[in-house]
Amino acid sequence: MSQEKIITRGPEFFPNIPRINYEGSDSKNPLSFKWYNPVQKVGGKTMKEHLRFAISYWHTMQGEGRDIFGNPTVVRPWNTASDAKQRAADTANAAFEFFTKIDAGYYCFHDADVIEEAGNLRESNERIDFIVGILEELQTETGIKLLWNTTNLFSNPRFMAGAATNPDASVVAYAAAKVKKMLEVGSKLGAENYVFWGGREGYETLMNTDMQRELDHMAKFLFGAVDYAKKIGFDAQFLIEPKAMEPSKHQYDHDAATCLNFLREYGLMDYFKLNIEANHATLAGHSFEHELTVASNAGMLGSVDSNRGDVLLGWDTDQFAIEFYDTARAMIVILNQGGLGSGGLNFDAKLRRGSTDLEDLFIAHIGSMDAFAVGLLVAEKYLARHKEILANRYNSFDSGIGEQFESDNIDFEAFENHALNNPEPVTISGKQELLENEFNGILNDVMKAA
Ligand SMILES: [Mn+2]
Repeated sequence: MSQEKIITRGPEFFPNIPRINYEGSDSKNPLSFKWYNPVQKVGGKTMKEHLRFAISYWHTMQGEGRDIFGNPTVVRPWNTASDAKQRAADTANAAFEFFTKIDAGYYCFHDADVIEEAGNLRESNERIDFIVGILEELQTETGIKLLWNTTNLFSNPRFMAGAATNPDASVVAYAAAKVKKMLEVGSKLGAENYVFWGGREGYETLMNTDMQRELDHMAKFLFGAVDYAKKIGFDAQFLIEPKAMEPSKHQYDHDAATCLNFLREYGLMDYFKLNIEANHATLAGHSFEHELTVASNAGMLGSVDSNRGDVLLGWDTDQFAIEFYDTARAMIVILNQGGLGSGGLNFDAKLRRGSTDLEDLFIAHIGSMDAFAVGLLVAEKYLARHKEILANRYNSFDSGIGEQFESDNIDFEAFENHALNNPEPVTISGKQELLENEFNGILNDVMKAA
């Protein structure tokens, strides 16, 4: 099909769904926000400014209900044209209709989400230029911005043994060429961040893997991306997204602490922050809150892929985050560092395979946006108490021997002298259950007030 015949604007794809509005917690309308009120001020900023919600193109627009045992369960009306460019244009129109109706300020995509790869790099790049022109127009018309873009370096068989860490140098070159293109796209679309998720950067077995050489390659690759972004004036925040496993047995970006060690070892700390995903935290055997805290403590929490896993399944189920407790604990870390800066909360979450109605896409996002609104309200109320709890628990380090220890004015002989000449330490309760009950009380207050 020639480009002239492609319809770049079409009919509505969600004609029966209105723009979603805040109606309050008493509303019985499933297509309304119960707690997320975009204009409500929370500690000086609106909810919309705090939460910076982004819609993920891959799950929301391209999710088909496929799983490892089963074929797609849904066919989306924007995904039916036989021509790849027409399909991409339809999907872009549906996407921006969805983003507008759900009232999200941002979206995120991989190159392969917005248009299908062609048979060779030159033609793939030409296709990307086509769809980026449409995305640029839609961004201008709607005011919706690109939170981040990224490059799919894991689906195509050429990347089966990794991208930057592939044992074949020609694949590394191909991966770099694709990242180069997407840095240009990010620059053109004003992306506020650019994400590196090492989809298949890892290994299946050390019998065929030179781990040190692969890690060295990954660092060189990232420096190459930093240099090229600088060259073209693309000043987005670069983000690395930790993931412990899946699809590889071991992923090099295992968890936040592993990523920080890698970035420090290779001198990349100044150029990257972390994009923390809830379900990737659980794959690493950590809580979401733990990973956020590790990143934040290092000044490296840049953005969040908000979702949840299933403790009984154990793989990356990418469900919508709806547990108030989890969203509240996450928002405490985010508020405590003064927000996410150029980052946001990206819904890296998909419908369950059996949720086949078009409106389910809206209902799922509404539930999670509401859950983060509740989390924000709880965090805003609880943060001062949280700081007070920590300050009290560690106050023996504010004076005397504790203060000397923190300011490096003490040695082991002086410690021994203190221990010998003072009463035996007494146990001091951590009051965990009391704090848990208090936290539930604040959650209850927030729910009652809404
Ligand atoms: Mn995931």
